[in-house]
Amino acid sequence: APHPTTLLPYAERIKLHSNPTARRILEIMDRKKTNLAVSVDVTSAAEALEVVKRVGASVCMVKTHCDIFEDFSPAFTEELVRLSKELDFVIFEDRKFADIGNTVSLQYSSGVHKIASWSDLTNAHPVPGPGIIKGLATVGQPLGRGLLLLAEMSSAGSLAVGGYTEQTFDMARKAGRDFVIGFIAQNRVDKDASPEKGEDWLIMSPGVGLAAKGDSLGQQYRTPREVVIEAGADVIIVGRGIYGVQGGEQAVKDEAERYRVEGWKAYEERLAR
Ligand code: 5IU
Repeated sequence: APHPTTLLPYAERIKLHSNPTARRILEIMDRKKTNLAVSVDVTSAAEALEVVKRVGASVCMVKTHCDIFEDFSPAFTEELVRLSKELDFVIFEDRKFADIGNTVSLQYSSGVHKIASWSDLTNAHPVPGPGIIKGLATVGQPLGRGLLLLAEMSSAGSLAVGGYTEQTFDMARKAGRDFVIGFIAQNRVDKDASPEKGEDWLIMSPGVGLAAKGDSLGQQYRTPREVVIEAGADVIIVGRGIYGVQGGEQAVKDEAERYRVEGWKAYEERLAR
């Protein structure tokens, strides 16, 4: 039987969340009819902003790796935040924090990147234990930010499987949903969560592509249909399949729209089961 959460429209899940970022994501998804997140993994911040302008209308979320940019600056994040308001999307810095609570609180708030000041959403490996959530929450929760735990990965040979994945869900449950709003995962890892009891988690899946099956470094791709209908994920995350498409500016815009339509069709089909 399908997971009960996957039978609920995004709009009906808003009221099941207290975290402002979780609510905003679901509101945007419903308003713009999109479950697409674009991962902008280019090495120039200027180029990243160009991609964001082209795909912004089609996405609920833009995902960054801020340590990839050669020309990272506060002006870049200011402009990204401005675009996130103008084009109506959430910013997700895919930082994958993985240290003790005290260290991650500093990595999140400080340094060159000051991630908490501009990123609505970030993520963390559960490997250090629940102190990592506490450390990040001290910084992010007062700002209304959200956190995803990495329960599974798309890459071949990942160690985040089985009992590790189950314990990740248990850790999130124990932490509560004021700050942790969901998971990066390949499946519906929130096994016995019941929306009828008011429990709702967002599942976001990278490793999505319509053309390639993978890359030479272990990445594995599934189609939007496989991810949204079969695996039951809520958000599809696409990188090279969109920003890497040949044919210039219009091609990137068109490809984002193509993935938005594919992802939304799959979502409508899953509701109709
Ligand atoms: N990403 C993955 N798989 C994962 C996790 C993160 O691909 O399990 I966690 C990131 C890496 C990259 C993006 O930033 O998602 C996927 O990019 P491509 O669509 O270009 O493969």
